[in-house]
Amino acid sequence: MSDRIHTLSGYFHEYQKSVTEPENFWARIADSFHWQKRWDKVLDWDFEGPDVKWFVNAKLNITENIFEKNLFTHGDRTAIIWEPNDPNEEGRKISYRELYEEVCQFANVLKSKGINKGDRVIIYMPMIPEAAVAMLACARVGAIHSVVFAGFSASALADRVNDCEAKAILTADGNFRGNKKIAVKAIVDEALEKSSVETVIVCKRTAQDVEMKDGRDHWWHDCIEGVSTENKAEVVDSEDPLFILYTSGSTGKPKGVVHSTGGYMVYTKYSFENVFQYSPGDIYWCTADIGWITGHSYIVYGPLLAGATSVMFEGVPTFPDAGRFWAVVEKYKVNQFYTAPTAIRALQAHGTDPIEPYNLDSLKVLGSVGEPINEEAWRWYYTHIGQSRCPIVDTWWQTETGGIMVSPIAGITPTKPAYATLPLPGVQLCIVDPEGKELTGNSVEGNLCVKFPWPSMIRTTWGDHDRCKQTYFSTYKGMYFTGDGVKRDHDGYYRILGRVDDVINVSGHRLGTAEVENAINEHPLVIESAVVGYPHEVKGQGIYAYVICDMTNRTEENLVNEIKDTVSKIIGPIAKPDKIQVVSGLPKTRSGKIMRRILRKVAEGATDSLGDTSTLLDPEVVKEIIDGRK
Ligand code: 6R9
Repeated sequence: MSDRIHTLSGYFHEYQKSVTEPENFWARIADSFHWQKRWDKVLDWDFEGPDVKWFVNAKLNITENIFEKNLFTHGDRTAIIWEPNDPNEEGRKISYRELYEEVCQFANVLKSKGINKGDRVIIYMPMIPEAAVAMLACARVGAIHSVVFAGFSASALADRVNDCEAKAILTADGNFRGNKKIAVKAIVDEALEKSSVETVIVCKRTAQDVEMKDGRDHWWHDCIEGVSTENKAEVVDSEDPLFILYTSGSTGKPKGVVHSTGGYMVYTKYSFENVFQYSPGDIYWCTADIGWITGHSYIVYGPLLAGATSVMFEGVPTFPDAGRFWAVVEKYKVNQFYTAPTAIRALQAHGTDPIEPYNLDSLKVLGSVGEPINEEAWRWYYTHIGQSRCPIVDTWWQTETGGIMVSPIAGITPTKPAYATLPLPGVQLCIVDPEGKELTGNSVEGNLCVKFPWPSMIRTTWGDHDRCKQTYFSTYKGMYFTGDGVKRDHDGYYRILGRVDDVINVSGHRLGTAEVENAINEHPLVIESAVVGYPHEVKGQGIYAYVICDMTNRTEENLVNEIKDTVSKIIGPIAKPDKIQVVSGLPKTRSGKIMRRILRKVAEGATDSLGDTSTLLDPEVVKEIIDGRK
């Protein structure tokens, strides 16, 4: 555990080394992994391309670093504790050895279906252990997984299947969420009307009726029957893609963020152990879904590489009641608990009664991720869940960064409510003004960039390298642009202020305003729409849509509901607008650009501070919009 930071001065020392000698720093960390062949060079990079390579020409398999490397020392240790949706159903504890065997067995299944190195496999599954097995089995055979959140619609799923030209889909019959049973396979069937794959493997979870297409669809349990639990890992290059994860940006369709193998492995383990100060034997629980990057890096890869015991929860925070999280913490004596501000705020609204019955003494560290945590939620979390003794690690990072970038080191970095505090070793931040000039020193505010590569950074966007360049490496020359605004205070602490682009963050889920507009515009009576975010008490941001539509033969209520259904169908329920205002026009400049600033102000209710409206084509429209505000 020589890579562990133990003191604040130790942190500053490591940080300094990571900046002055980055290659030596990361070579030292990477040395503790199992490589089939060592690297020729630690780092090759050029942000113009962008072209970034970590551990150049090294060969490995990430699953050997989870399993083979460790089975002698902790084969019997629990890798995954699975807590089902229904507290009365029995969960599962899976040891490292058992998980290894399940992964090897399923890797053999994949191979028998013709899935090999470099092939893309979509995973569209509920939060069941087989989802983790699916990811790791792909990694075992060198296939590139792309997990799609099981709440996404058939059309969103089809887009992703098509974009990455997937060969197979791994899925389940259905999904238990609270008191609902959701059809999953039926959505896959619908998606496959608009796309095609050779193989669908279906894991039985809810035992609901599903249609199985001959030759294409197979039951998971039939596939593994009698299959060997021994499998030789495929050797991949350090820069071979490990996975694609689709995420929303400010324009167009979601893009497939590509992560490569070696750097991602090194960084997720390193950041996991340090940020959470995980010690062997601790029980760690991250409540995210594996459909998001947090689930990839901090339920599956980081914790399992570190030999941790990782809790995987199928359910929702409020089922059967608002005490569920705390019941699970007590049940497994969870030591590190990692969740999102939206969940904290939702539970905060239920008061402290649901917490009372439970013993939370096992907790040592609390984590937050996904969106800025407001001070009130931070304090509630600290006081009522952490009993004013557990440090909160407010971890800022992104799908594109692969791992945590700015965060306190638990118990070591002094915290400050709503501040993600300081960058992890290896992370060289830079704050720039709109012209790209670096703002040095403290007490500055601007756009957050990173000026030097870190091992788990995005390598490309699937099938469209130029999009990666345009989106992240072109706004400010020679730097990766995060899309977030940030403040560095007088202590040098970072506070993330939220997105400065047209991305909205609804309950920690990223959505592009353009993406939601495109979905709204699919409704045949919609002529034009504009979507903005507005502050929402629980979700962080809500979705406010202004629509111009043909109202003939329709009541506004009907139309609004139909539009919500359209968005649900095209993207998924998470993208359903909270408010829809039917308008006769949108505020546009003379050159035809929608003035979103004004729409944001109206949605926020800040109608007396609209700012400069002199470039508006038709000021009357603004008056109408204000009067009709929802
Ligand atoms: C890991 C994840 C990324 C965006 C990011 C930022 C926001 C995430 C945050 C945070 C403030 C934090 N964000 N963590 N904002 N404080 N601790 O959430 O990835 O889904 O790609 O979202 O989320 O705006 O740019 P992703």
